[in-house]
Amino acid sequence: MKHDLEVDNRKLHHYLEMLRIRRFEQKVLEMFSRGVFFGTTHTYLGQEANAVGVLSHIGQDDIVFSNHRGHGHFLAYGGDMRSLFAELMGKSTGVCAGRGGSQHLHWKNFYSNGIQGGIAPVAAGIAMSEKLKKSAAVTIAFLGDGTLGEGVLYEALNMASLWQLPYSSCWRITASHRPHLLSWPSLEIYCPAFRLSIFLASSLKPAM
Ligand SMILES: Cc1ncc(C[n+]2csc(CCOP(=O)(O)OP(=O)(O)O)c2C)c(N)n1
Repeated sequence: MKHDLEVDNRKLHHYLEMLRIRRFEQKVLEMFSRGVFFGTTHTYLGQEANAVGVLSHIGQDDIVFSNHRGHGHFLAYGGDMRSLFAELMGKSTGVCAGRGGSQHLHWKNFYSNGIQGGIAPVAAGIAMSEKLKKSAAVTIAFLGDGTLGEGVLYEALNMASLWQLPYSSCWRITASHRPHLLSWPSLEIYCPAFRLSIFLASSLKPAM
C-alpha cells in the first residue's frame, strides 16, 4: 500500500512538472507574439515528458546539456521560471543576465547551445573530464532527430564509446511528422555500431 502511494505521488509530481512546463511555454508563445522578447525562441510544447522523465532521475552532480529547445530542460532541471522569463526578455535579472537569451542558458550544471549538434562533442569532453576527476557524475545531452545529419555527432559518439565515458545522449524522435526521416537508419542501428547501449521509451505510452 505504502509503495502504491509513493508511486502515485511520484506520478503526480511528474504530471505537475509537465503541466508547469506546458503553461510556461504557452505564456511564452502568447508574449512572443506581443513582441516582448529579445531575439527568437523555440518552445518545448509537446515534449514535456522527455525532460521530466529523464531529469527527475538525475543526481545532484550530473551535468545537463540542452539544445535550441531548452526551456523545458531548464525548468525540469530545477531552474526558476521567473529568471528564465527575464532571460527571454533580455533583462539583467535573467538566468544569464539577459545575455544568453532563449538558446544559451547556464545555471549550476546546466548548459544549452543553439548550434545543432554543437553540444555533443562539448558534452563528451565534459564527461571525459569528470571521468579523469573520478567523479560519479553522468553527462547528459538532449538531442533531436534533426541532428542525425551532423557529422560532429558521430565523432562524439565514437569517442564516448572508445573512452567509455559516463555519457548519456537522450534523443527525441518525432519522425511521425517528418516522413522523409523514416528512411534513415534508426538509433537502434546507429547505437550498436558504436557499441552503445540503447533504451527506448515512448512519451505517448509512459509505462513502456
Ligand atoms: C548547425 C546548425 N544548422 C542549422 C540550424 C538551424 N536549426 C535550428 S533548429 C533546427 C532543426 C532541429 O531539429 P531537431 O533537433 O530534431 O529539433 P526540433 O526543432 O525538430 O525539435 C535547425 C536546422 C542550427 N541551429 N544549427
